[in-house]
Amino acid sequence: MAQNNATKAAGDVDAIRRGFLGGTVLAAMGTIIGSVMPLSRDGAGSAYAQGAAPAAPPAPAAPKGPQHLKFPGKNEGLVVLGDRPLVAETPESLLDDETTPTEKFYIRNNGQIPEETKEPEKWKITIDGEVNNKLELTLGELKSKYKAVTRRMVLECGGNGRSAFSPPARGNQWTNGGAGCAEWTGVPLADVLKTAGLKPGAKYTAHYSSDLHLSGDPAKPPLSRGVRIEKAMDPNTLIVWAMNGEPLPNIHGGPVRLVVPGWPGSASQKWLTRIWVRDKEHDGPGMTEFSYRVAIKPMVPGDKGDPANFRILESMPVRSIITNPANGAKIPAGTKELKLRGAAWAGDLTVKQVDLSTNAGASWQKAELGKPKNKYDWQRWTATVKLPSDGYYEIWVRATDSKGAMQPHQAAFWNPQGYGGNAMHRIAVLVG
Ligand SMILES: Nc1nc2c(c(=O)[nH]1)N[C@H]1C(S)=C(S)[C@@H](COP(=O)(O)O)O[C@H]1N2
Ligand SMILES: [Mo]
Repeated sequence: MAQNNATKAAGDVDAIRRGFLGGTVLAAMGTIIGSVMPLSRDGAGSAYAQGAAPAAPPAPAAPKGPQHLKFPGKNEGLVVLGDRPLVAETPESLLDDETTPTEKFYIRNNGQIPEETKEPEKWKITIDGEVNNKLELTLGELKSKYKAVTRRMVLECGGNGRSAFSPPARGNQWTNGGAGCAEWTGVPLADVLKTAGLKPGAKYTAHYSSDLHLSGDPAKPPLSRGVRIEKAMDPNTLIVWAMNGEPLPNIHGGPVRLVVPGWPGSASQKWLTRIWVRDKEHDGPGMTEFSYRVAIKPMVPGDKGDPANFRILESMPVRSIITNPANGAKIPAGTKELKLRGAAWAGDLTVKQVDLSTNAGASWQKAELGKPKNKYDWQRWTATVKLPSDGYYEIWVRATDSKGAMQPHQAAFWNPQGYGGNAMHRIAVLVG
């Protein structure tokens, strides 16, 4: 294992050094400073690899740069990971706000994006199955009959961090940007389920929505996941109609969605139309085989895998990011101390500690760690690191959760669809 880490780390450093040559040219042309350079699969140093010297011979197959999102109301710094269905992530440096502005919040769709409803207050959701009273509630009724709460909570895609897996796992190649932390307003799902009255057999929820499968077949939901009834009854699991104080935008599931914090984002159904309470584990699209599941017995990376050896991924693993400076930042010559900022979160748990290293993990120092505003909020951190001289540095961050689990150097416990990858985040900076 130690051997593996060392080999992988050495490979990254090579990539960074190669990239660094291109980076000095870019820096000389003044294009690196202040620009947002999302990571590619190569790791931190790729930020320096974006441009080649003008005089250099043209590369035969220049790698395609990141494709930036063009979508109404969205920040163009978001990086498109797929356009059918539309998936876009937020580079770590765009997650520098305490509360992620809606324009910077990542987008993940499995099917077609539905047309925006003209009558949001009349939007209807049905609660049925293992309940004493089947409910049909409009958004208007939801707002008038229940007590609304607002909480700042992380929403994170189950595949966040996937790009660090080796060999590559199937699916969108998220770096760390399949996450954001917004203020969500709505009502606890538990309050609605209590009105419906759970039958003793109620075990699991099944979530349905109005978006169409990519094929256009209305009989095929693009995604239908659910959670154990205990999670559905957690007061932090919300039916939400507002994001950051504004009506929930269509692209984020407006007029009504679920927010199931701490668990894979796929449980947080957008365009919510129905919650079916079931007497057994739900088996809709996204629940079975390798979807949102991790291996019970660790498997050989790259193997096919046996579905019988898989369990549903529930709480997301601990993760930390450096949000300032950006990867690829050029720091003025003579800088001896560098201020850093970032965020950390840990699924259902809290973050106990965040550490930083400027020497590839040879030594670590503790960051100043803030408190969450409420449960499931992320924790912002700050630190000042010493840089003994001008030159090239990699800065690594790692977080430890409240149960003592720490982020590994590389994505561990490979699985075919790449869940649970929470390798440390690293950035490269050039001083002088
Ligand atoms: N109806 C519906 N809900 C959905 C999805 C979807 O494709 N359809 N994608 C899920 C996934 S995988 C994630 S990570 C989150 C993303 O929410 P966002 O696009 O608002 O960031 O929505 C979830 N809810
Ligand atoms: Mo997701």
